[in-house]
Amino acid sequence: MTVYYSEKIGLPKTDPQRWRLRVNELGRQYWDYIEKEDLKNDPQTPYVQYLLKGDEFECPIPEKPQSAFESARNCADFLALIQDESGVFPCQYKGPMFMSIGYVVACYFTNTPIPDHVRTEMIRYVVNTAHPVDGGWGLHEWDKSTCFGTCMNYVVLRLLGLPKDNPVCIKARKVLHALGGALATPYWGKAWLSLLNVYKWEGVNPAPPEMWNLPYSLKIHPCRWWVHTRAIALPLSYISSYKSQMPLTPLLKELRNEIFLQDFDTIDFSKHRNNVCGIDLYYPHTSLLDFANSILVGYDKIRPTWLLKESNDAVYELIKKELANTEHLCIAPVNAAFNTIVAYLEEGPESYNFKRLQERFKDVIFHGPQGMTTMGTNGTQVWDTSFCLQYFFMAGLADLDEYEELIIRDKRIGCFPFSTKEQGYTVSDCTAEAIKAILMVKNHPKFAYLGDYIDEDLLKKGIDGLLSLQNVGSYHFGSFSTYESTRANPALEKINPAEVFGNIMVEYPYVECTDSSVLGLTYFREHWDYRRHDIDTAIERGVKFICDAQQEDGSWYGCWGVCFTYAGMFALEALASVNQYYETNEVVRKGCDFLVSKQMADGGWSESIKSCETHTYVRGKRGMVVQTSWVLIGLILAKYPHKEVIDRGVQLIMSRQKTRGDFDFEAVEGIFNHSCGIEYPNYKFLFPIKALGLYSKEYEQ
Ligand code: LAN
Repeated sequence: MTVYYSEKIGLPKTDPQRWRLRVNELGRQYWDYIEKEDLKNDPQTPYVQYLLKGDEFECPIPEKPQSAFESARNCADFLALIQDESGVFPCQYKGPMFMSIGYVVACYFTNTPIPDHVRTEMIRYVVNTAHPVDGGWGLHEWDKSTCFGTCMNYVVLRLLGLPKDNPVCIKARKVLHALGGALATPYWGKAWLSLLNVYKWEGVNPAPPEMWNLPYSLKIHPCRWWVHTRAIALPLSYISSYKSQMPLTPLLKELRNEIFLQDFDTIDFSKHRNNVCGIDLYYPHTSLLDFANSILVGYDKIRPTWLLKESNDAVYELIKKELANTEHLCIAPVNAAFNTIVAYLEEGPESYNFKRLQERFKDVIFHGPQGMTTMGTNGTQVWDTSFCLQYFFMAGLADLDEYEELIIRDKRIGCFPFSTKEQGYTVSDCTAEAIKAILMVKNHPKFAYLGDYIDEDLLKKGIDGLLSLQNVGSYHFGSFSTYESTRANPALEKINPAEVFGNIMVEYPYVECTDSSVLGLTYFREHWDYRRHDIDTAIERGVKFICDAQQEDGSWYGCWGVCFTYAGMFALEALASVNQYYETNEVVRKGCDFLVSKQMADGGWSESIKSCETHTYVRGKRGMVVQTSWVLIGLILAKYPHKEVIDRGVQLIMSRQKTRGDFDFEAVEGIFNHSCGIEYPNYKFLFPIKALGLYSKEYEQ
């Protein structure tokens, strides 16, 4: 069993046997820490045992695989073993290191007690993800130490109760001071600190609430921004314009003395609005943004109180809509934490909205071997389940009787967000992949008895929705974005205030989202006649976009997975779905040749997260299972003619498979906003199953 840093330095740990993961029929997940007396009556699920025991999780050991098919089957058996009763494949969707600050500040601000077992495990997680050399934190788990990461996680530890003279804090403080102290923390960090009353709002750039009342016809209206950016800007405009802060406590007074390089009372905060540590900067302010901010600062001083109140009332109305739309989950944990504070200020601690938000915290904090953390979303339910269904069919596993149970346990038919129906935000590729998965089940003779269970009208509505998401206006014709089509000019990026993220102001075209959408539509078209003409046109436009998005060297840049290998797989699969293969199509040929040129000496592929940041292919050290699977899937579907290349990749995957059938975590698989890594723990099961299964169908049968 791995001994984590927190154990080495003697920090407390909870009893792993007492943790239970509850999952309801809508895929909602949350953790319980049960009493010792209940251990026997309430056994731990295999998933939780696997998660917390790692290699010591005991399970049947299958026979050593002799073919790619048997290897895929062993992995599928393992995955089936850890599937939850409800049908989902839970996982700790972790990586970003700026989520827990929201949870902890929202709790502290609103006097919401954090249970001891959660507190202990959250401290462990932060301590165990500290940089092994300097002891700071970055934007995500695998990053260098940054001012934002270090400052936020230092404050998290202190608010959770770790004393300032604990060696972890002493080390982290040193890093924070070397990076310029809290004055150099980026925009969001400054906002959290101001809420805590350990920084002043004069030192935070304004986000005037009036902007929400401008006419929508204005091309820069916030409602045209990317949905995550506007969802965070909304509560930020409320708290920053009201300059909301909590009363000073003894602990906060101590913090004021710890996070700056000079005496708190001597700081002129207004001079630090644009002070950002160089190491953190991914997207520096433009002079346009700085100019706009300086005018807004002046405006903030003269704005009449009645206008402020009226604008913030309107902001709160919009926030209430977000709460109603998402059953109080909000689109992601960052805006959920800000919204909780706003609801508390606006309606009070006893209000329905505040109480439900508070209750929903449970959905996003997730336990794991390193400790507990706040996830990127409330889970990966729909996305991973869609992949699982599809890949079992593609790998030829769905025909085996033993997997029937696993396939019909998916109960969330008709909903196509990333995580759960309750969270409810439609995503283009999640819709497409889910429709495809459901249709695969529906079309298979073995599952004919599910006919009535699958509501055809609902699927058609899904197709309507998907078609409506395609960009067919003046921006990126033919492409698909994430949650909506592009609503404003990408030049809006010039007022991106986030400093640490790129490409967040509007919806951009994404080659992966376009690929998945084309895949969903082509699959649907093979079986149904519904809206035939519209679907044909949409596919044609999508394919054209994909071909045009290819770079000179034959690669596609991936925005949601690491990186060129991820996008390459999706693009080649989409092109194969419209019968474009290596021998017949120049784009496919270039795409394959690019990937093949990156094969490592060990037969695998390995791409570093640095590829995403630098937009150039950066090799890792040794071939990795997930990326090798991505490339193989692309090559096999593109009918790449040189089998030896593919064989070597398959051998690499099989050589890494553990006797139980599973694979170890090797490196972070996901990314967002070009700079923040995020784990997809189920990918190490799903993509090898697909790659090995496709290989077996192509070459072993
Ligand atoms: C996700 C997770 C899933 C991801 C895919 C479906 C893989 C992608 O193909 C489309 C975009 C989507 C839905 C996506 C968008 C951005 C998310 C929600 C995340 C990467 C998970 C966390 C992230 C969110 C923005 C985090 C909040 C932080 C901000 C910087 C606003």
